[in-house]
Amino acid sequence: MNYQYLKLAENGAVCTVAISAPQSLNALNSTILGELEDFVDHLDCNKFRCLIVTGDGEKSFVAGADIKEMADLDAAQGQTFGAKGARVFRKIETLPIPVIAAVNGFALGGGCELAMACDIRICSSNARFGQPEVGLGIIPGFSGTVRMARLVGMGIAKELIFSGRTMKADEALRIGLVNAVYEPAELMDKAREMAERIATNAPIAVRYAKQCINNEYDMPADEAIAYESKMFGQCFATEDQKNGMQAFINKGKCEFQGK
Ligand code: CO8
Repeated sequence: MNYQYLKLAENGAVCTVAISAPQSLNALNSTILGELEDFVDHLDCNKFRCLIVTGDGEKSFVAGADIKEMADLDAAQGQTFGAKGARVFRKIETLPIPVIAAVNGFALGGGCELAMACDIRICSSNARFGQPEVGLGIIPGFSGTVRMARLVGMGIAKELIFSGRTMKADEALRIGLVNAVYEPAELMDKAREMAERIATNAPIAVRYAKQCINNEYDMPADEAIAYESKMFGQCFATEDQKNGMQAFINKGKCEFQGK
């Protein structure tokens, strides 16, 4: 896969995609969104067990959707552009494998929304988060009003989105928007370490766990509990479960095959 705006790297079972548009601090135009969608559509989730999403360079993860491209849109075109980003981000959120956002620098507007579509967020100490859209006369359009409230609670989400203010890494950590903050030089090593740790576990079990957490969120409790029980049962139909438990009993270590 060759892309103009995406840099790909493979390390064993871990794939890294870096958005690279240095002239606009990695702002997302429709070409980049198209490339991201193509990348996600074709990602081999049997070969890779974890995906890392980051921004190229140290200054910016993604500085938002491309304001220059959006400036002259009418209502219908705005809706189409928003829906395209929302569709791509939903594909990222529902990828079978876990996705880690390694946020290096600005994650504003569509950049913060991209990070929130990932399963886990870690960031560098120079990261800056925010949804500045209302200062441009728009609202978050790539599902930020949906995911921000779910991640950090409605009160904090409303304050951040209504004010449009930018937040530093320590505050993002305090409100639970990110799981950890690292020095910029350490960030990618820490992201890979987390991804490799995830990749050593039984891949079908990890997939089922992601599916459960995502799908159960909107279910009534009884339905969610029944769903988990069903998926728990499905794990016992895998070789990984047999091999993993046998390895424990034999005091060994299991190399999971994803079968
Ligand atoms: N879009 C387009 N170009 C951008 C963007 C952006 N989001 N962000 C930065 N750039 C460009 C700048 O215009 C500049 O280009 P040039 O050199 O040609 O003037 C270059 O990147 C470097 O930027 P700065 O000189 O401004 O760099 P600074 O270090 O001074 O500032 C900031 C960095 C603070 C990140 C600043 O660039 C900034 O405020 N950027 C805009 C951030 C923003 O408002 N993002 C939200 C955009 S709206 C959005 O994401 C909505 C998502 C949903 C859309 C739904 C569509 C319907």
